[in-house]
Amino acid sequence: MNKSRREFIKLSAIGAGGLVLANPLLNAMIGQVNAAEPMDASKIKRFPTYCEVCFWKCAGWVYTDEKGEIWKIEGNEDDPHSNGRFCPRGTGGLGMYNDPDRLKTPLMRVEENGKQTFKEVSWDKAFRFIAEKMNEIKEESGPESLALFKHGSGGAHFGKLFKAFGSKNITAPSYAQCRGPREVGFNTTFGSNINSPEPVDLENTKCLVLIGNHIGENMHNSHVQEMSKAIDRGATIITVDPRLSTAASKSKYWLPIKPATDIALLLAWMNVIVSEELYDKKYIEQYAYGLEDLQAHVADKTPEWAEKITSISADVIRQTAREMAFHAPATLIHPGRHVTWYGDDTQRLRAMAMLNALLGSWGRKGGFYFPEKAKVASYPHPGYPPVNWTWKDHLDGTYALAGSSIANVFVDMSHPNNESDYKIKGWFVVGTNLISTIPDTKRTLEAIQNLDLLVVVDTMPMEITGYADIILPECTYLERYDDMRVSPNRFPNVAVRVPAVKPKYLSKPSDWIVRKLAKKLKLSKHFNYESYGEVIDWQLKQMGSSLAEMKEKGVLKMERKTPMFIEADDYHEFGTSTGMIELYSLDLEMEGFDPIPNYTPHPEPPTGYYRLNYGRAPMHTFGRTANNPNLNELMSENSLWVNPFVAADNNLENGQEVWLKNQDGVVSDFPIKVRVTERIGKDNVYMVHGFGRANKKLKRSFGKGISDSQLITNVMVDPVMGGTGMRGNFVSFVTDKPESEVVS
Ligand SMILES: Nc1nc2c(c(=O)[nH]1)N[C@H]1C(S)=C(S)[C@@H](COP(=O)(O)OP(=O)(O)OC[C@H]3O[C@@H](n4cnc5c(=O)[nH]c(N)nc54)[C@H](O)[C@@H]3O)O[C@H]1N2
Ligand SMILES: Nc1nc2c(c(=O)[nH]1)N[C@H]1C(S)=C(S)[C@@H](COP(=O)(O)OP(=O)(O)OC[C@H]3O[C@@H](n4cnc5c(=O)[nH]c(N)nc54)[C@H](O)[C@@H]3O)O[C@H]1N2
Ligand code: SF4
Ligand SMILES: [Mo]
Repeated sequence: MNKSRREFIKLSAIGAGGLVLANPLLNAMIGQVNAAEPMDASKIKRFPTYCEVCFWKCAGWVYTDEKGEIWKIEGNEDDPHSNGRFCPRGTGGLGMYNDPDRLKTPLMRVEENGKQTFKEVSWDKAFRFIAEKMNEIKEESGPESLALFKHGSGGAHFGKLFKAFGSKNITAPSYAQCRGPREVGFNTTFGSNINSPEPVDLENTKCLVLIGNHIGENMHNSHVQEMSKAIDRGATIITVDPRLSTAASKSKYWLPIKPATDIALLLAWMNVIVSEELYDKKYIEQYAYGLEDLQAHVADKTPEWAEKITSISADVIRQTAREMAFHAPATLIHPGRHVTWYGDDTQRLRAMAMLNALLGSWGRKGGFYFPEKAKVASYPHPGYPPVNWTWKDHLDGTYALAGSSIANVFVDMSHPNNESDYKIKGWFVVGTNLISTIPDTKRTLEAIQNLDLLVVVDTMPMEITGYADIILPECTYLERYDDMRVSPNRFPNVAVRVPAVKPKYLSKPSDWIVRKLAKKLKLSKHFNYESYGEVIDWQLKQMGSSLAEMKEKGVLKMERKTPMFIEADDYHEFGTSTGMIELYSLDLEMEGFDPIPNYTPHPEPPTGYYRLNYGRAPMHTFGRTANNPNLNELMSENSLWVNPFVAADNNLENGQEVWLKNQDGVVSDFPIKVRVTERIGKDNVYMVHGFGRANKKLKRSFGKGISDSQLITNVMVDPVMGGTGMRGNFVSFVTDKPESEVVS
């Protein structure tokens, strides 16, 4: 195939239409499956699962009716992620299964009459094609030249295939586009990562500080439940956000900060706590390294200094600092999750970690607990072959503190401009829509055009599938086994997922896809089982349980082995180089970065432009749910939050449609409706991420609202760990329909 001509194809499959079920009755059923009670209650069955609509992975039950069709999904009472309740997205997960726009068969890019299109092919043909291409790449430049981008459960199966094939170039956007800076910021301070779920003791906190963390819109189930209980208990909530988020509206203090200035606020808070000697003296003396350096560093970072930068009054800065200290150590500066904002993110997260340290909240009730994770044995398989190089060789020491692979670096390694010896030639993309996930789409597309192979494994026709050479339809989580959920928590636990129904159409689970492809690659010895249920059963038996038992329970809880908190007068060794909490970071210093964070100003929007701000809506997860019949009904497009003064300055009315143009001249493909509201400041506009879908095959969501990703062309890379800061983009309003047509 001529790779310079990898055009976006809108999945208008040609040929054997017989493979696709086109039953109008099925279409008419959409959204009604959940409606009625089953006629014969004695025939109801339930199957354990954990939800895949987001990465909180709540465990629950899928109920089927007398016809064996899914009736409803509910939370599992014994699950610490859900406490028996699902969020609206989890309940609506059924829509993922029912969506008539789902991918139905393997599809291969072909050229017909001079035009590229996708043709339905059998699984066998798809595997033959992929195996041949993989072997070609392996012969030409080694197996390491194949990279896996993954997000979600299916990716784990492909990870094993990659390792068996000889590549450890495996990455996920949930690090360098999401939580990476927080892991490095906290690790360089406490010697521990945060991970998921965050080990925050919301159950006992007396003061919760949210810095651009919008729990309530960010719908992480158990934490939303715990935060609402904290509000009912009268805990103090301090929210720092340029927007009156749902959390801000429930807070005692809302600090409508000027965007990109949080580090100044954090330094001023530390100034108050240190200069007024409000810090936890015993804890700091026992565990912390570098207090004197910090004292000297923040001495001139007064609330008056910060007021000028952040636009938060010095009085409020002092008052909130004192309130935090009053409740300490049950004061929790929440680490947030999507923290790739301005490129100095690791340093902002360091400042947040250090503030927690001063308040003594790490390892303390009402602050952070020490989580424990179940140990699950690996299913026996032969050893993996050694690899000659990984992404780390390409970086040659840059981003040395990154604790995981950096998805955008994989794009660099695949780009035609990559002059290093380490080149990536083929991608598997499993459960991640890279076009709207990694910023600077143009660059991602240039990398894609330079590939010899692009395999996309997805459930839906998304933007990324349009660029694939071959698309493999995975069945939804309701139709498959997957690895057990093994997340660290207050107590170790595992949750299982078993299929409640058979895969629809010709879709298949990842474990099946991997096993069949492994056979073509002569790697079957690594996948020595007939069904993934066998693997889980074997693993559970090593833990004294079984799949049969777990089909009844869904979640298995185990005893803790170590204390959940630092006990009074305990000796505690931290995982840093000094073994102490590092207020002064030796690791950062050694890598040539500020050992104590500094505030540096960021560019301001030019006249007529506003900073592009984005976030979550409770009923959607990124772009993955925009087309979901149940959730689309709850919210079918995003809107643009605009301050009344900004609206007046630009002659905008509530409900008016506008296009947006960014600082680099990129104009949005689609329009968005203006929502004039005082809940946002004058220097930024806000939208929910995940809309403005550009694949026409998404019948419900195509062209509804705007994609923030399209307008994020200025990427501020974090020099410490390579994360992609995305909030340094500015937009202006375009009120007349732009000339350009949607190209993708
Ligand atoms: N502009 C912008 N970019 C962002 C963000 C943002 O807010 N704005 N957020 C960032 C963050 S925090 C994160 S974590 C990442 C998330 O990035 P992604 O995980 O890439 O998010 P989605 O866009 O939802 O893409 C998920 C893809 O998986 C597919 N999918 C869903 N279920 C399954 C399944 O069971 N199997 C398979 N094989 N595929 C499935 C969906 O159809 C979709 O194509 O994006 C980051 N990028
Ligand atoms: N419903 C739902 N819930 C989700 C997800 C989802 O897609 N849907 N995705 C999940 C994932 S993977 C992640 S990572 C999390 C992300 O959720 P969060 O970790 O909460 O992170 P963000 O999306 O960055 O937070 C957005 C908030 O930051 C504010 N903000 C913008 N700029 C600034 C600034 O300069 N300073 C301050 N202080 N605030 C600022 C915005 O106004 C907005 O309220 O959500 C998770 N939960
Ligand atoms: S928080 Fe909601 S969408 Fe996420 S896993 Fe739990 S139920 Fe599913
Ligand atoms: Mo994320």
